[in-house]
Amino acid sequence: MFRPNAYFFAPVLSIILIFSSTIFPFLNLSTHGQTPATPISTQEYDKIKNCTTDPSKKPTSVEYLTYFNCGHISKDENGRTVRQFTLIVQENQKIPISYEGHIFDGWTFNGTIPGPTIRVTEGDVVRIRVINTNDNTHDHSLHTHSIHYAKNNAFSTGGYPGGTISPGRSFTYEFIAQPYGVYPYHCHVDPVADHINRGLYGMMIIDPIEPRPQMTEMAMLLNGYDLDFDLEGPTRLPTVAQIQVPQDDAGTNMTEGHDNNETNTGTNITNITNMTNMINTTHVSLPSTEEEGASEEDAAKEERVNEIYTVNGKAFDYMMNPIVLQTGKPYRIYVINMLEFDVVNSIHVHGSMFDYYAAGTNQTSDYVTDIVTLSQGDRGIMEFRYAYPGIYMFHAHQTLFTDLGWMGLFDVRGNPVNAAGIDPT
Ligand SMILES: [Cu+2]
Repeated sequence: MFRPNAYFFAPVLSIILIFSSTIFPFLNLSTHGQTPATPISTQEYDKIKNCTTDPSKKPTSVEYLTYFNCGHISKDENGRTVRQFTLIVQENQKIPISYEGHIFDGWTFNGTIPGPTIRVTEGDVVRIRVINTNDNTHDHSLHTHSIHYAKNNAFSTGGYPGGTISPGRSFTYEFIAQPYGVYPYHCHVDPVADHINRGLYGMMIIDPIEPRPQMTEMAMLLNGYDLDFDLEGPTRLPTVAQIQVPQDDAGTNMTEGHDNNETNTGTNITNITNMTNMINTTHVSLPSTEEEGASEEDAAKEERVNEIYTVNGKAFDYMMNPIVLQTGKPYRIYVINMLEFDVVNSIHVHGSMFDYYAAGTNQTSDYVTDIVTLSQGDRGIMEFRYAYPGIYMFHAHQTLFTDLGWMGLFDVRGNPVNAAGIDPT
């Protein structure tokens, strides 16, 4: 008579275990959603983050959306990742801030307003060398929000060497990146409002050690410009002919839906017509480039105000260059408000709702909304996807700001999908 024993059960048990994940999928103990056994390498993570391969680049305001400067990487004696950045302060910079000839007499970090988006990972050693060039006439500094040593306070009355950097001098700020989130950085020399409004600010992202869910990411920094009454008066929105939408080889009609072809970079006459209607029904008055006759003395008596408002530096930039998105795809926007002289700013998107993570310091959404209001220096992370193709506006929900430049368009392409991202067809 056959009597099963250990010699019988061992191979049978092995066979059952080998096939169990196929027969009983619920037994399949994958690592999905758990901390991987091998932590992601710095290089792999930087690739996911879309770190630029050219950290010395001067991104245009359109390129700024996806320009992430992750610094020069090395390891210290403790094996920690060290990221080194150089920010060069230059005054007397002539910065184009509209498509109508408005030039801002700005001060810049590395030649752009806003300065480069600095991107690091929690726990990294961050070293930022700030050089105040010889031909400048003001002291400057670098204040990074987040946790750091007191010597990095970077304000002029603090008594620390990094509090003010004189022209011709440099100072290296060093800190351990913590906690993860999205932060502004800016000059903190008095008068701070002026040093900020001149353009000395930017975004710093500290990523969590465990990467966030992967999706296409963008940076949006909300700002404004006080033109010192030199350039006031009415002006106009970009004309349809000025809107630089990529050509559509397929000639597809967005309003009727079409195949979801990711390589399709085009648009069509329907889009242009939609934009025309949108523009024609919007009343806008950017300041004119003509001198209005107000003397500087008169201007100084007035309260300081911004004459142009933008996202990422240039008025109506994303009206002229709509941001192309795909239906059903998730997107993440890091947003910071660096406006001076106005107490609040806001961002509102048409046609979709977004998960909002205040300050980006938590991986659980704080709430779902289509508008978030931000005070000066406030920031967060938006995550969203579009269900339906078409042209959608995003803008400040203060009409004064929208009319003066803070307005853009998403050009959403692809087949309609429901809110859960499932194609209903
Ligand atoms: Cu400064």
